[in-house]
Amino acid sequence: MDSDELTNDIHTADPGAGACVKPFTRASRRALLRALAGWSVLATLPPGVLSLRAAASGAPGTSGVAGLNAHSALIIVDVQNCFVSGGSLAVPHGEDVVPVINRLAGLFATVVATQDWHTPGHVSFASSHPGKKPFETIDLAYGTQVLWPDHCVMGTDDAQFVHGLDTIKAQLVIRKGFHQGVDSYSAFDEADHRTTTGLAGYLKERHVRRVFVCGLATDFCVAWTALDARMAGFDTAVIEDACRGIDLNGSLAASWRSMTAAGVHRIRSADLGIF
Ligand code: VGL
Ligand code: ZN
Repeated sequence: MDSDELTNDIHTADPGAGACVKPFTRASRRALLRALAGWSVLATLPPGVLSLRAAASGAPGTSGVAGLNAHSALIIVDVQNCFVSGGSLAVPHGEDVVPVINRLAGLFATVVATQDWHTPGHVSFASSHPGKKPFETIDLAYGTQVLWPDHCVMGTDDAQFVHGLDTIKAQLVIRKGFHQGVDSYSAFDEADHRTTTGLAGYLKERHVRRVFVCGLATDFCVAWTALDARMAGFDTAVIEDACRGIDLNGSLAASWRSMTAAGVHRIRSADLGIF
């Protein structure tokens, strides 16, 4: 497969992904291809655990815990009251990720947590657009925007981390979506694809090369974070049992297709060999 084929595959692999698919610029495609090259020698092994198995078998610089070393980071996405039972945008069984993530957090040298952190009257709220209802879409300058119930308004209890989530291990909290007119599913780049949160720079300065993404919701903020992590050149795995999805019009399956096409590894916490 040459680079063009690979690029085309990425473009066409997921025609139904709608809001989850991000345009690949020439520069970002180059970065993605560079990152993919690192995995290609392992392409015949089962998906999901390629790097983990390689590391477990004693690759230099690994700790003995499969795939985890000083260059690994855990990114805990949006485990906030709004996304669990009783919250304003509850993800089915969202709270079930908490014990899994708490066990994971202790394993990583670098842990980052994110909070969806919207202004009152944020552009992503249906209530900001007269005549529109939650889960409809509108076209904005930066692309299609799903409209949500009011959620995660900055400073409210709804926007706090879920009680019981172990955030003590988190060295950095990234708040995102606080620009009134721009949404940000991703922990790296806002939806205008221009404004960054600074997370890629932070991780690179901390010499992180591999990120493990977990949290809420699989098909929105987790997926966009994982796709941007790939585009920024990180080896990327999503820990499926440490995530839950919203599944809006097939968005959960579509997001997995997008992530798989981009080289994101779909793993389970058991693949880390510690539970
Ligand atoms: C999210 C919808 C709106 C998420 C955030 O965290 O996945 N989803 N805002
Ligand atoms: Zn939001």
